[in-house]
Amino acid sequence: MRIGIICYPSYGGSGVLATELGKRLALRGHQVHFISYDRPFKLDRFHENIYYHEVEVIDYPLFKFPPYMMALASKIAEVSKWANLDLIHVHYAIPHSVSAFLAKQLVKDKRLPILTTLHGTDITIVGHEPQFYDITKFSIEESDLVTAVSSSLKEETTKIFKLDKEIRVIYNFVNPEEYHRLSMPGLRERFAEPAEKLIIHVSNFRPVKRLKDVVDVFSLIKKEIPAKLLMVGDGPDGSAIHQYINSIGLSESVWFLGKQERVIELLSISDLCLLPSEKESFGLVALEAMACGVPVVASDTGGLPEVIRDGETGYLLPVGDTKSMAKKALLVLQTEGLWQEMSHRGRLFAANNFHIDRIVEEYEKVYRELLSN
Ligand code: GMT
Repeated sequence: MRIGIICYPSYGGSGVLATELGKRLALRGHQVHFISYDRPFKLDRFHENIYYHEVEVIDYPLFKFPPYMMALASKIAEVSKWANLDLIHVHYAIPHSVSAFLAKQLVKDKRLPILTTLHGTDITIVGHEPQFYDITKFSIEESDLVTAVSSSLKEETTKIFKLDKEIRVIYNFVNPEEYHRLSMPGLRERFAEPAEKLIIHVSNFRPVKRLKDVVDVFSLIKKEIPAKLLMVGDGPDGSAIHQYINSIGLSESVWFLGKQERVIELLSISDLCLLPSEKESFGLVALEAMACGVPVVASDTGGLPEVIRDGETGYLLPVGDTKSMAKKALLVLQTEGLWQEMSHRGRLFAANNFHIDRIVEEYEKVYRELLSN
């Protein structure tokens, strides 16, 4: 098949997922055309069967805001004709599914089915802002097929937009051949003493991630056992959390590592992953942590209960309940044999339920269905 993939190129779960999906589809013999405003950061070298088309947005003094949605629509239409694409797979509804809808109108003489994959914040935060509500609902309804990355997101989308349209669930995935616990001689020692536990948090440092809770849980853990915290990522709450850490005297115990391309290495030296988000449609980092044998303590919200097995591969606690999160973290870190069990179960659970090959086959099935309609 010849597949157009529209995604955000930057760091973030939806862009990573879309890029890894495209790479795997290309390996399976499909021709994949990425269309975005920048080269997806995981497309770092030449790949057979993969093309990248950059969306150029013209700069003109009259335009306070560059017309990206139109530029993307034109590019999708152009590439669809030029490469004779069979279908368009849009990741993240806003504004991608609207641009894909416009592109479809532009190439009226050609069949161009659109699959929209909803990732979470396109619906839960952005999609129901009053000014985006109608257009997001419209673009979902006009897509030929819609998938969501968890049942929780499917239900929430159906409810928020009062949809009759069926939404399918196709979970996010991990590649266990890539994501597994690596031996990283010397790396752990750079961040922690042998007796210290290493806790990790990875995110885009947005308010939804509740960074203060990450630090509060860590602070409670540290009162009981020697530990260090790795903060991986960056974003709008970065400065505030730095200040908070300084104000409670923890700056010597926290490492800020910024955005990292290879979190596998950092996960491989970590003992526990904290994800106390307000909301999380899936929580890709929790899956990646489990694949690397790291138990996860997270909020019992959104799609996280579909990814983490409470009491088996980690623990789920109410949003904001930092005391209980710390208690469970200490339990897994201090109980003889429990960490090993959870780590092992996490790796198995990730590989058995979210294996890249299995999920990519599900997408291929949906593509075939779109082409046969
Ligand atoms: O808002 C974000 O955190 C970014 C967003 C994205 O596009 O990467 O994350 C969402 O999509 C990921 C991939 O499907 C999910 O793993 C995240 O849970 C989801 N974020 C939220 O729901 C907050």
